[in-house]
Amino acid sequence: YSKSASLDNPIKPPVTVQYDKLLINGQFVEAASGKTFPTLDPRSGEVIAHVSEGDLEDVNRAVASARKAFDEGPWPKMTAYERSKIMFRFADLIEKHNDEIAALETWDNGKPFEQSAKIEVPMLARLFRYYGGWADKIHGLTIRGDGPHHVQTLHEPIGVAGQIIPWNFPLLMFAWKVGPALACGNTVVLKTAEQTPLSALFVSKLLHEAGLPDGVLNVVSGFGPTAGAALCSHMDVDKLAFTGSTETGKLVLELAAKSNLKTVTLELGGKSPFIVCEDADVDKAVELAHFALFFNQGQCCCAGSRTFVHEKVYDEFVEKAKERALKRAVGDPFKAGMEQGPQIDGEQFKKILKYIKSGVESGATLEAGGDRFGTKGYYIQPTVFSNVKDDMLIAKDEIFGPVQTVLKFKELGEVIRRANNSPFGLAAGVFTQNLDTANTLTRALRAGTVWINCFDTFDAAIPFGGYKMSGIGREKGEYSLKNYLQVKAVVTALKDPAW
Ligand code: TXE
Repeated sequence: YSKSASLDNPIKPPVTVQYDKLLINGQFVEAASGKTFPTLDPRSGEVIAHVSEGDLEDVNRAVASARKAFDEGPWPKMTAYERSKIMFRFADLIEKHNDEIAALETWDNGKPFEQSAKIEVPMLARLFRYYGGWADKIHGLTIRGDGPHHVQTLHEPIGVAGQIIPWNFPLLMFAWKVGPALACGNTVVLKTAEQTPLSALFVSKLLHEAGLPDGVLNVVSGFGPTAGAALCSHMDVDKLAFTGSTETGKLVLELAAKSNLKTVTLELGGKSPFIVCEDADVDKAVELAHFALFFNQGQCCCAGSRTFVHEKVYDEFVEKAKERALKRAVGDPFKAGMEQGPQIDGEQFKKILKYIKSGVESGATLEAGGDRFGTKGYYIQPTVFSNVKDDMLIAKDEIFGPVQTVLKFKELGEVIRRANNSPFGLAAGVFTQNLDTANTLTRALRAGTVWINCFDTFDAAIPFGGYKMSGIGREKGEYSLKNYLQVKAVVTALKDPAW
């Protein structure tokens, strides 16, 4: 880990916190209770800012404002072209403020600044252009009925969307949720994750600068069991979109069912296989598998967290995977060239270390890492386990950290069975040059995305979502519009049936 900087004196972020209140009806306001909560710098655990803490009463205010903006307009009543122009202007403003937004994101989340500035903020702009492009291309069908009727379908916005997002990609989750909702003419109440409230407040202000009418997007910072649950149970929320743990996803669905049966889309946890076949170029496979797991400090729902390697290349793979992990540049995310910053918070930090301990205790071979990195903040050493068996906890649970588990396989049928033997089904990676192997795996793997010789390709137009307990519905791409539209059939009797 020679490339790491001293972590004792975190680099001062080149940005200040401007927005720390709730955003309701176009205004930044204090929480009704007057309460605030601290958001912490994961590099040190120190307080960045005290942010207004929304709960039931604030959610009620936010929903009322979204309701009014939906029922009375102007949002759903504006022309789709007007709506798309606001979204495009927003994308321009994101680009203008690229580095400021990126710095805020890195400060609050701990991800490398280069990743925020070169990947995530540009993706935020890209996603809003993508969805802005859809706004005026949403339309229904005309249908020939059996009887003397003219039939058409109207694709209408659902209403008020409640959206709950996690902390691992705060800006991208903002875009995946808010983008399609607005494009389809819905209004929104967004609850950000308590670990990362800052970037959403900043960009929401820009969205208003771009011309978004008051009340169309409301942002409530706060905690899950209070603000989050209030949104899920609200009788005036028409639709919920949630990204987070499978456990909380079940709760969200339950609260929706117990209140007004609002429709729900869920994007939940995973334990995605990454399969390295016998014909693999081992160096390339190691690099891609490393990226698939370690990207974003391992905090990806689709992380390739079960690395299955064919026995013919297994030993070479393990040796090289270990070398690669030992070379990973861990350090202050504001320092140039860093590949890995700290984990999001103390809770995740402890959870990951617990899993590492469990890996050792269950008999897996610790090839690299295995402990915290440095003595300050929530950094963890890039960790690699070999000789991992399917029934070990580290091979079954979502660790959500920089811990690679390498498993050996002999035959294709065997690896298909083992890869599918999980309650999750979010994504899968396949590394092979053999077309037949790729085709067989693609069809056999029960996962919402299969990446062949690539991983984490997240273009705006590519749908994403889970099989099994990894979720319900798809985000991004044309498929995501369905989540925010409902279909009205309009049947008109014809006076002269002959025509
Ligand atoms: O998730 P939660 P946490 C996984 C990952 C991680 C674990 C726990 O394995 O280690 O989940 O993380 C809100 N009603 N993922 O505790 O609780 C909460 O405030 C309504 C995978 O952070 O699911 C936050 O905004 N909302 C994942 C959001 O849910 C509630 C990303 C996510 O928090 C709520 C994050 C409630 N009762 C974690 N309780 C992915 N799929 O990418 C909490 N929330």
